[in-house]
Amino acid sequence: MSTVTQGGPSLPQERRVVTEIPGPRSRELFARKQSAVPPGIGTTLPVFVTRAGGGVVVDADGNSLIDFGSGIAVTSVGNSAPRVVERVRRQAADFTHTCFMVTPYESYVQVAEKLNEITPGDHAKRTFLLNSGAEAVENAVKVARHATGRPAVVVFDHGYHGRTLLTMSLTAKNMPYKHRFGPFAPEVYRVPLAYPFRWPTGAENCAEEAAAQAIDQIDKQVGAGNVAAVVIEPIAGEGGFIEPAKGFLPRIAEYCRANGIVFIADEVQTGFARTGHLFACEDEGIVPDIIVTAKGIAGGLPLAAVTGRAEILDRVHVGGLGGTYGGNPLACEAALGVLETIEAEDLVGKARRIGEVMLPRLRALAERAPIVGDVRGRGAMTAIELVVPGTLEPHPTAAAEIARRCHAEGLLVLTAGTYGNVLRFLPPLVMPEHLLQEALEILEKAVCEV
Ligand code: PLZ
Repeated sequence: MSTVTQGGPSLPQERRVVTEIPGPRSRELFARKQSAVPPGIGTTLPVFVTRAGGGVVVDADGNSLIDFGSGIAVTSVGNSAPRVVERVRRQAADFTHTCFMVTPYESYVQVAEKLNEITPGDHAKRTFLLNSGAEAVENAVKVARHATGRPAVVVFDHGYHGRTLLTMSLTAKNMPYKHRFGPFAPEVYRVPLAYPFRWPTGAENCAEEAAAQAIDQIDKQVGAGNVAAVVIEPIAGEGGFIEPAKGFLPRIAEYCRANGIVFIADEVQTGFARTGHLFACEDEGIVPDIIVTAKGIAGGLPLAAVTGRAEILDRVHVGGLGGTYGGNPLACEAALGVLETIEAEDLVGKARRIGEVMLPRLRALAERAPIVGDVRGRGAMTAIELVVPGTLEPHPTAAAEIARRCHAEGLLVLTAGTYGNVLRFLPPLVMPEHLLQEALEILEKAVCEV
C-alpha cells in the first residue's frame, strides 16, 4: 500500500472504517463543540481530525476517510505537504510576525513577484496580501472604486464572495449566508449568469442570451458609467460548480473593457491548478484586470491575494491598503512551498488527469441514474446536480442522503448549489489513483441506491 510523508511520516493511503462514523471519540468531542461553539458554525461531517495527507483524512477514532473536499478546495497540494511544512517550520523558528507594513520581509515580496508572473496577462502587475478570500474580494472592490471614482459593483446570480458585510452583499444566496444579517451594503447590482443546465431556452442559447440580458440590465438599471467593477467567479463555486456557457465570460470581459469597468475574477475557489489550468480564466483566455486568490494559495495557512494591473493598484494613496496580519510570514512561506509543489509535481497535469478519470465515470453514472440531471466541471473541480428524474426540479434531499451514505462509507464529500442539490468533488490534486477509483465506486453505489 502507498504511504505519503504528508500528515507526518508514512500516512497510509487507504480508506479504513473501524467505527461507526462519527465514532465514539468524535461524538464526545462534538458534544463539547456544541456547548462551546455557537450553532451558526455548522458541521458537514462531525468527525474530529487528527492527521491528514495525500488523499486521506484520519479521525480521532482511527477511521481513514477518502478526502473529496480538500477543506473546501484549500489543500490542493495535500495536507501537510512536505515543502509547506519545512518552510513553515523554519519560518516559525526565525520569526512569526513583524507586520509587513511596519518592517517588511522578503517572502511577501517573493509571493507578490510570483503571482504577478503566473496570473493571466503579461501587463505590469502588483499584488498585495490579505488573510481570507472575503477580505481580498472586498479589497479588490475598494481598489476598483478608488481607481474609477465610481460606486456600483455588478455581481451575478449564484455568486458567492464571502461573509463580511460587503462580500455577503455580493453573495447571491439568502439561506444560510444573508438571512437576517441585513441591511446590506449599497450599490450592489445582480445580473443573470449563463447557467446552461437551467437556461429556459436551452443550453445552446445560454451564453448569448445571458450576456445580452446582463449587459442590458447594467446599461438600463445602473449605467455603465457608474460601475466600478464586475465581480465574477469563472466557475461559480458555492453556487453549484456552474461553468458559465462558453462565450459568456469573454463577452462580459469585453463589455467591461469597452466601458472602463474593472473586471475582477474571483478565483478564490478555482485558482492554483484546481481546474486543470493554473487559473480557470485561462480556459477561455480571459485576462482579468484584477484577480483575487485565496484557499489553494497556501495549503491551509490563512492567505489571500489581490493581483491586478499596476495602473489600477498604484492609484491608491500610501497607507490606503493593509491589515495587521495580511501576508503573515508563515503564510507566505507556505505559499512559496505550494507554488514549488505545483511546479515540481505537475499538479496542473494531475488535476487534468483527475478530471479525465472522474468525468467519464460521472457521465456514465448519469446515464444509469436519471436522478443525476447534470455532470459538469473541469479538472479536479467536478460536480453532479440532482433532480427529480425526468424534470429540472432540484432534489436537495437526495443530495443530502447521498452525502450521508458516502460519509458513512468513509468518503468525505461536500454539497453545494443555490438549491442545495449539487454534490461537488474537490480531491487534493495529489490523491493516489486507487483512492480516486474507490471513491467513485462508493459514490456510484450511493447514487444508485438513493
Ligand atoms: N470567493 C469564490 O469560494 C469561500 C466558503 C465556506 P473566505 N468559499 C467557501 C463558508 O461557508 O464560509 C469563497 C469562495 C469564493 C470568496 C470566498 C470567501 O473566502 O476565505 O472564506 O473568506
